Amino acid sequence: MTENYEKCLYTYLGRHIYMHMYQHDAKRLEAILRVQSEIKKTMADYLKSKDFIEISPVILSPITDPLNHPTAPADIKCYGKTYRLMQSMIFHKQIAMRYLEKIFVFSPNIRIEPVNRRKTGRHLFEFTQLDVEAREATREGMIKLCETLITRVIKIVNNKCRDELTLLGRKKLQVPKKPFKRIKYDDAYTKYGKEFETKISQKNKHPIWITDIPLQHREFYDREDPKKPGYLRDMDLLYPEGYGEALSGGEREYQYEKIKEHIKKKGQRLSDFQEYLQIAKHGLPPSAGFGIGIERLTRFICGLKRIEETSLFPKTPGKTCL
Ligand code: ASN
Repeated sequence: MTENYEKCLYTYLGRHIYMHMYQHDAKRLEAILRVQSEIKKTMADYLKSKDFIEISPVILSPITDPLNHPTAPADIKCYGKTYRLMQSMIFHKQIAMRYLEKIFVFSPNIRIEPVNRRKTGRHLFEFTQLDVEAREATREGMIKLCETLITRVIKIVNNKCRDELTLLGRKKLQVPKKPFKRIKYDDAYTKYGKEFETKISQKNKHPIWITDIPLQHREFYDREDPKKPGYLRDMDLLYPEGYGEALSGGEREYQYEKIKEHIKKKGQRLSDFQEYLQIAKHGLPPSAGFGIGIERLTRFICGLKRIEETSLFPKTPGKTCL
């Protein structure tokens, strides 16, 4: 696998700066991108067959996902107002539910991750996620939908991309049996400790769900379980073979007062979400959904060491990229 970055000299406004460019192996890149294209097609075709409408991505907005880990703000001033590059379309998905029943979007996200994440092989500071949301849906319904999408992707890629997988040295992927295994967040923590995600992912041969994540470890927008205060009706999926987190999602908090209460509990400022709150005050429908990273899914399906291989112009945290 090609991992080396070559330094090339780049002249900019008379000053010399070094630019790092990812050096792909053309044959591998072509195979990987063919697989990625098949993955996206399979997911879009299935969602369309189930009446989901594809919407266009939003790139700039005064509201975006605050995330549960630190990222540097990617802000731009437009007409005197501060807009941020999209970290995830979660709020737009909820607002879309006022008009549409089922949506999906291939959404480019910018997350200026801490520099130490450049070594993980799983992080890019620009990536695309398939974001899905459905009105009146439940976590259970979304888990089933994800399981169907992932098993379909594996079946179809195994059939249609045999040559590509052989070239990449990926053995035929086993189609996981549904339903996938589940473990609750607290049980995972008790059994495996702080690094439970890595350990569970390394130890398993099939994808596995983490459910019931406590509010303090999650963003404010997922819905609290009415029967289990402090815990959310949400889920993360972990890939097997050590490939780590695949997706996150859940039922959404849609009641204005509850949303405000959660923002405060997380120690965040209501004023940072004022446009979202104004709309929530007028009513957000209950919904559930998830977002699955396309590059990570491609990495898992192709069996790649580093996520950079899944993108023609990968954005590695801390590197100067194209
Ligand atoms: N897109 C995810 C969701 O729908 C959120 C995220 O990416 N942080 O829950």
